[in-house]
Amino acid sequence: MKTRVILVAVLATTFALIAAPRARATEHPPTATEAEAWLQTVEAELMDLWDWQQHADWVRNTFITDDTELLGARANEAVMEYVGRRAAEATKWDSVNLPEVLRRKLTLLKSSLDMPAPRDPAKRAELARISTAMDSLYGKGKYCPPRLNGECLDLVKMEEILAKSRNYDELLDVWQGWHKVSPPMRQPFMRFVELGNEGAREVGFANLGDLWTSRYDMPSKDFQAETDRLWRQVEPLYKDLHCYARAKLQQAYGRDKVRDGQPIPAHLLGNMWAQEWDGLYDILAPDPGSASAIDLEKILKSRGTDERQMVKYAEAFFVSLGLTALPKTFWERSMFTKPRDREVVCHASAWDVDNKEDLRIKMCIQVNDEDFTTIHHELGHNYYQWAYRHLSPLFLNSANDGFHEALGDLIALSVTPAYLKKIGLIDKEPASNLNPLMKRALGKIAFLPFGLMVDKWRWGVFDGSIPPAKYNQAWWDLRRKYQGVDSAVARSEADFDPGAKYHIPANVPYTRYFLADILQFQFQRALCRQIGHKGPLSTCSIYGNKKAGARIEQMMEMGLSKPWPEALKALTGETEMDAGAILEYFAPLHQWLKKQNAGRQCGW
Ligand code: X8Z
Ligand code: ZN
Repeated sequence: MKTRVILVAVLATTFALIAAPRARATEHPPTATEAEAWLQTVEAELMDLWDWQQHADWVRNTFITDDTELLGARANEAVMEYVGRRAAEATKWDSVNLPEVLRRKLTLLKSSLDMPAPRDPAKRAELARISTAMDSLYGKGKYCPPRLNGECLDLVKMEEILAKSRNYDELLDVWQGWHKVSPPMRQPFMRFVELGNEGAREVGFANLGDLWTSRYDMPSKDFQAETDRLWRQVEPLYKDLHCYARAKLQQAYGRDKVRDGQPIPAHLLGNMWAQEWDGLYDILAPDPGSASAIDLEKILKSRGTDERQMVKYAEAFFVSLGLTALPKTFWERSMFTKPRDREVVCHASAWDVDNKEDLRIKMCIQVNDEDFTTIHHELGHNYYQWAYRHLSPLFLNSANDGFHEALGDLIALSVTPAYLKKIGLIDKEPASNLNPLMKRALGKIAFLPFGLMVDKWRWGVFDGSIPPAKYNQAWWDLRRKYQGVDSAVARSEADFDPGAKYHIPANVPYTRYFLADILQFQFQRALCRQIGHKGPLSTCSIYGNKKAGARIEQMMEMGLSKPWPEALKALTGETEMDAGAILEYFAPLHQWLKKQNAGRQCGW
């Protein structure tokens, strides 16, 4: 292993020297045949580099040390070098008439990195170092409250407090404590923006945000307008949920803490980022005392279900659809629980380490409802990866990144009371569907504005309309505008609150989750129609339905080989993203919310 790592690094540097951008006279104009042969080499070399990078990154993520950081950064650097160089070479076919599949591959190659690096080796190395360091800083983040005399809380623990405590001061203390992890990221992040933008410009984009939004098979501006269109469709439902939640929080915390007509304090919504409000279910359930409130956490704990068994439940769902059981190595190599003896990046992720069959998930699973859902989410990634593994390397991805995020969530939508009864986790289905629907809305509807605003912030940062001196202010402007939440304590540019959200230091684009939130309901509506479900959409479960499974697999097998509207069509018959399905799903709850809010002054 060691010899191979060094060898690849040496080769990468040598290639970089040979391929310095010097226009070489060609005897004839570049041809399609040459492009095809060239792509074959590039794809083979990419597979090899990815393999190395993924192994290095897995070790860093599951064992953060100075050494694994260095190895991870080196591997990233090599991939950035390779893609940057090859993307520059690819421009020679820019005005050549190419078969569609070759053109698509060349386009994908140029935008394949979330973080393209400048060609300058020193800057590239700096970018790789910075990004790895920011990610690890987040992973190691802790808060040691004075009241605990030296005992420190990690994020898993703090998230649990945010979800369960109803003590205003304790919540605020933990919220502020966690947000101290990110000020040290501000300087590196600024530099990361400069370098990432430079890398994006070198492969032909206006800035890094422009590169990210170029991946949706339409002009960047049109895509951004699409996200606004979808948001306008769902905004009234969000505002009604917000209005109802605010009123209930006023009852719990008092009108001096939760003010009429004002944004809700961000630390009171049961989640560190106020992005999903499931934690507040006990306060917000339409009928909290009745048997119709299913407490999955309590059920799992009372049965002694452990983390591994939770993953087994999720796997069994996929198998019930006719998909294969996960490979043996998945169970041997995955990380399900937080190790006690080392630092790890706990944020859940799914991996296909060799892009063939080395599937794994990495999570610090808690036995609770939220993680039961997250496990389905992660296995959705693994099953997607598994389905498209036969494709050529540049097509090894989902139709757009929202599809990847939507798949496992789609499956989790079928975790209905009827399903829980079928697999023996509950004895009796609740009389009313309103409680489960509220629970779902606290995850899905509450999430929508957050899913949208994170990259609205980053797009602004990358295009310069949000300068470093306004990083924090712009973040809170967007949180107020879209989510209707605010910080209860004054924030300033000495803070860097965006950095307290994983995807900022880890540089993971975020619009994908907003799209997934819309798409998963579109998928569900189509599948439920196809299998002839009768009754409200929210009561449909595709569990055990091989026909639905085959349809999903058909779409997953297409990977990234076709523009996303074609993949959407394969599953749903539709070619546009449409929030009509999520609205249909929650229509009964929306009616109910409107009644509850009668006479209330909603909005902020
Ligand atoms: O990051 C994730 C997944 C891994 S792709 C756990 N999610 C977003 C988040 O946690 O902020 C899933 C929902 C949104
Ligand atoms: Zn995901």
